[in-house]
Amino acid sequence: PLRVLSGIQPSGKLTLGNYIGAMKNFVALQKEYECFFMIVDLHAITVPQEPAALREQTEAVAALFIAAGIDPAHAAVFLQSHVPQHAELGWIMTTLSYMGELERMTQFKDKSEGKDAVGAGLFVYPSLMAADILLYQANLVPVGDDQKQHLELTRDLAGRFNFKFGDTLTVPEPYIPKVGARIMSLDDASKKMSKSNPNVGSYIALLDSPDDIRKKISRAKTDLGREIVFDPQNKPEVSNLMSIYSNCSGLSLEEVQARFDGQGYGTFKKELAEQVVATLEPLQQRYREIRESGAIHDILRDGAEKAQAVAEATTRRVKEAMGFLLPG
Ligand code: AQP
Repeated sequence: PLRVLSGIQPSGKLTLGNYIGAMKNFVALQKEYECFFMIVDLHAITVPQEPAALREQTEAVAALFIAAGIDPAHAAVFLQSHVPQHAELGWIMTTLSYMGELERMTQFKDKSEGKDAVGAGLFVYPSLMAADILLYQANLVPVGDDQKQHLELTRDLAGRFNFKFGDTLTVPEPYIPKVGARIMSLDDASKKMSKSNPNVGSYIALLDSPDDIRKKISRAKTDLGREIVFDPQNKPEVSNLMSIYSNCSGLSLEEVQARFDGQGYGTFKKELAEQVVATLEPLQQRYREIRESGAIHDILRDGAEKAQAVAEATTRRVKEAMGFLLPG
């Protein structure tokens, strides 16, 4: 069967952007494909993390995966740091990457902008991400729009490896949602919604209380005028809210537009808040049950075991092809 791999960083509280852009598709793909979904803790440390917070956030992301509907019987759910081949192939991919191509990565430019001390890990992050994907010979990678450029690099690195050392690595394809691939910040639709944004009002966390969700949506920025029309160019703020509505309700953008024809922002935002609350409440309920059950540790151990078997086989082939003398 075709393989799917994706990951999410435990670098903060997961947002509605992470859910709509990535996790929803994880759940949709798990029945049809052999899936590997990981919590990429080695990526999270490319920016400073407080140890207690990292530990808590990691467990929270794992529980959210399950709460969102990922079934550990269908998909391997595991931590990147539990499978040491990520770091190993990550190093190999770093040696195949060019400074120039890494310098062109917009996420690196955004995250390093204005900082005097920029960690080298932030710079080589895309090479590690390439290794994450190539280790599993993944065919499809469900991600949001912001990861498109990193995926393009992954494809280049796989091609470069195969050209130099013979056909070894599968060249993966991105799998990006049609609506909601880039959910924007509630306070500024020119920036994507991001869990590491210091302004908590800019994002909806998956574990926000219903009242917080209502408050955040009622304060979300809107555009001039009062019509609810999908027009990202001229009405970016309202268009973003409409994408969220469409995703939570299952209505198409046209249906959302028709539903709010002639109504103002106030009515729309109230209904939007209720759609988001209704989407997240059952997920939050399952999340609490999973955290209380203590089942996460077993799930992660089983997931890592499945992942490790595949990761070891690929690493061995890669090292052999490159001329590493393998242990006898
Ligand atoms: N705003 C978004 N809209 C749609 N998809 C999104 N994703 C992230 N933000 C949005 C998708 O979520 C997955 C996990 O992302 P990540 O944790 O690897 O890191 P990221 O892409 O850098 O996401 P964040 O939330 O902005 O994290 P921080 O703030 O730590 O950098 C990816 O598939 C991503 O596309």
